[in-house]
Amino acid sequence: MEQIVEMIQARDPEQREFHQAVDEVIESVKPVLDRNPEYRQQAVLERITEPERVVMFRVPWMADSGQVKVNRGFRVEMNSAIGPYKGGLRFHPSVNLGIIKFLAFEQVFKNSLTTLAMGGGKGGSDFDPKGKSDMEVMRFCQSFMAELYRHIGPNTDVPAGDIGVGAREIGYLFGMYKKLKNEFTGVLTGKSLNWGGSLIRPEATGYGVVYFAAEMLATRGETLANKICLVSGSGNVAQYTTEKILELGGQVVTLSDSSGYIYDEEGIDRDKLKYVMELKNIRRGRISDYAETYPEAVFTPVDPTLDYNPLWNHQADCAFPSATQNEINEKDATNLLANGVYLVSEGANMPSTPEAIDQFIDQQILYGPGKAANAGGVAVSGLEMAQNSMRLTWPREEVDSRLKHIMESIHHTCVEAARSYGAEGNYLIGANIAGFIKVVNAMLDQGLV
Ligand code: NDP
Ligand code: 2IT
Repeated sequence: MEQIVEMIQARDPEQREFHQAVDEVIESVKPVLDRNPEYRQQAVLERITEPERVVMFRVPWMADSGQVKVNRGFRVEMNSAIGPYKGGLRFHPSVNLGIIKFLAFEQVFKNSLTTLAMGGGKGGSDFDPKGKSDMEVMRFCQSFMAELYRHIGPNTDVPAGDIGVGAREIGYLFGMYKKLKNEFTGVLTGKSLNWGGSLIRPEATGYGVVYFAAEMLATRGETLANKICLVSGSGNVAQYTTEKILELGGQVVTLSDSSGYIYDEEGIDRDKLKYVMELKNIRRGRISDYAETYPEAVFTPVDPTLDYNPLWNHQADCAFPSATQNEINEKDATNLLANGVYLVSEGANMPSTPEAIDQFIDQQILYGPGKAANAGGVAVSGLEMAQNSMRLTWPREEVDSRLKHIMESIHHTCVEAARSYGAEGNYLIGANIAGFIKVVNAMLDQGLV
């Protein structure tokens, strides 16, 4: 297995995030390979770590000034053993092939855990929507879809949102797909409500992360009531994580964006959350504005000279990282534990570094890895696909209740898989093993393809 890891690293030495995601899974599934010698014979690790297909393309678009710009587009179709490729699109200047591959790889296991029939994929671009006009974003999305449309479809590959891709972008992407294909189909999820979207999809990732946290707490006879919570990010996942924590009686004291974070000792209540949603989703402003509107809060700008994030250095019970990968490093994990945090439920994908995770596992806190804890988003995307196929829409209560059941089921699956491999209470091992076995067995059933 060390040889496989070395081979993957040697092949694409610059894809650090992909190696990180792969190393973690391979480490977790060692005992599964020991119990199933045919998996080695069938080279399942070599197969599952190699994308079925990678598409990279040029995305030319015109700025309002008339200047032509060129970005890079990606779609990694990682695995279709249990269903059509499914996963979001990320528009962020940091995007490169290694990042999209790590996200697509995580998505395979996450989608497997949801109980729904979805393979794994991910895509995006190094386009930065920040500071762009709506028309610039529209022209970019149209150009992006002018290539992507030939690779996707409702039974082939179904993209959705991720960082920098929300309802606005999905609308522009869908419009272009429909024009090019002359088809109105469920080819994207996260659509607006009156043209094929599902109720609860905007809320689903954040709500799911909190449902998963509640399940973990219940194993210790506890609830979220009166828990002090640190949340990072202030986008889709952070907003609805905050909303659900408040609903379950907890208190959220932090939010952030790429320029810094706010700490509100009095707690971010419903009115303040409404303000944040308006600030971020409509005005597309900065989180620093919060501290100007609510003087009881303190804004701390990002300090690039620090080797830790001060957001994770406040007294609290629970942490919900909801911004981006590797946002909790070794020192942050030490600070979290020293401040009393004993639950981490990951809204972001791979937000904790391997060194941070080691500490959470060593200290036996309730650690819910992203591929389990944040699977509610893609799960409701799966429900959106089901509704589109039937040309029906389910009421809010029905979708929310299905989401809740799916999160309970993922929790149960993780607990049982960890237990059957002698790693009781280790949700990371449970998620990796359960996600892996289902996909690998489907691959073997389907022969060498
Ligand atoms: P949004 O674009 O809505 O929000 C992202 C938030 O994270 C913003 O506050 C953004 O700040 C901040 N952020 C992004 N990149 C960085 C960075 N490099 N450094 C510091 N802050 C950063 O995205 P989502 O809320 O949808 O996604 C958040 C996380 O959740 C991602 O890891 C995503 O992969 C994951 N996720 C999302 C799902 C979904 O359904 N949307 C489902 C499952 C996981 P700024 O505005 O300044 O850039
Ligand atoms: O990381 C993720 O699971 C997402 N960005 C959501 C994917 C989806 O297809 O809804």
